Amino acid sequence: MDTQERTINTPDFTAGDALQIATYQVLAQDGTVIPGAVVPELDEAQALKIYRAMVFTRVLDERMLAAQRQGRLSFYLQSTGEEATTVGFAAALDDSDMIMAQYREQGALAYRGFSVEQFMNQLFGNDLDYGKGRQMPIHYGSKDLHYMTISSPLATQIPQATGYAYGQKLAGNKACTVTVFGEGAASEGDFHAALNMAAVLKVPVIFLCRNNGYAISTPSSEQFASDGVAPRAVGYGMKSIRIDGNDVLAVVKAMQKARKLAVEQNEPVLVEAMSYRLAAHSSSDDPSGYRNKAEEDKWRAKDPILRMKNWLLKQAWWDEAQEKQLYESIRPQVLEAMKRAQQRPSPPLEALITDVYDRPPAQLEAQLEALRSHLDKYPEAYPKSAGGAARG
Ligand SMILES: Cc1ncc(C[n+]2csc(CCOP(=O)(O)OP(=O)(O)O)c2C)c(N)n1
Repeated sequence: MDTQERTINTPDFTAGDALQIATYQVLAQDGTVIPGAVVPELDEAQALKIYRAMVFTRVLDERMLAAQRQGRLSFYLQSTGEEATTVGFAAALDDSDMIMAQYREQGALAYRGFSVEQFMNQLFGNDLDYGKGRQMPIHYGSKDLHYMTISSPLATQIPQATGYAYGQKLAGNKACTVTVFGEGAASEGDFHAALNMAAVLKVPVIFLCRNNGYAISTPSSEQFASDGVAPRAVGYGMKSIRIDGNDVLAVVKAMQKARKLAVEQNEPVLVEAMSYRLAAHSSSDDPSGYRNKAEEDKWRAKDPILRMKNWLLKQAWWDEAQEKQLYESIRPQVLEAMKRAQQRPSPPLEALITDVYDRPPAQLEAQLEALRSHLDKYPEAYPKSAGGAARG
């Protein structure tokens, strides 16, 4: 579309805040549906599948942070407070839709059926880890579950998603790609390149921004002057919606509609989910240096898991006995899987130099030999079982 031809004869500027986007919400915190709200169709089985994945993610995060504090694990990232977004978006997709996530979306993998063993094998980088121990913990990936392996450099997944979705369109697949990122990542150049390309080429991609208030220690008020991230899509000529990211029903409905636009009309869409990162940025961060308890408490009162539980109770699809049983079954599953993963051997040493070249070049072979002699010399410094921090 060319720029509009309408002309004016006075120099009127359009204000940066001319576009203020409202927030779509379905559920109040007590689990009641807001009168008149558009509710997604969700049957009992799917609603409970979503809820179980949300609870699983919360428990996994608690246990893994504790494991990091005990020195068993080198690093971990929690998604506490954002489970409605990270599970809800996956529930709106077809299993064959590609997910290109950032690093705080373990809920989507849990919903798709990544097992507790698979989580642990990656976290401990053992011989069963799909990444063969070459990545940091939390850099999951699963070809079977259409979940692209996480990259550490921020925002790289966003243009990759546009490219992947363009490929889906050219191949005539009735599928889309969803890329997830934080509002901090939306400040990277990659974000802008990805949106522009997607809008121009009309590709079936959904950009899901988790606006959780902070990029490590930088509050969103110091990241941008605009009304959040949602209006930027409009600037690129794309549809955009802002949703309450703690409201799982709003997430599911908005994502279902976005998927329809992407798959049926080849329209890229941006979804901005407003939420809050209740946990620290990562296991290496201490948020007490940059935010206060009152702010955290305000958001704790909007807990997305509690909101969904309240709704399930009102639906008579859930009760307190089932709740207790769910937590009691997940905790030992996580602990036992962790022990098993930790006891497994590390991946073979030569996996360090395979999978990139058809045949590893001579200098890599030489480095591998040097590493072998180093390990032969100091075997006590390198235990053979898996488990990042426990190594040294
Ligand atoms: C290119 C690049 N720059 C900086 C970093 C360091 N870094 C890792 S996470 C992060 C903040 C990300 O914030 P956001 O995208 O809002 O996600 P959130 O952690 O809030 O979920 C930064 C700056 C990085 N990994 N890559």
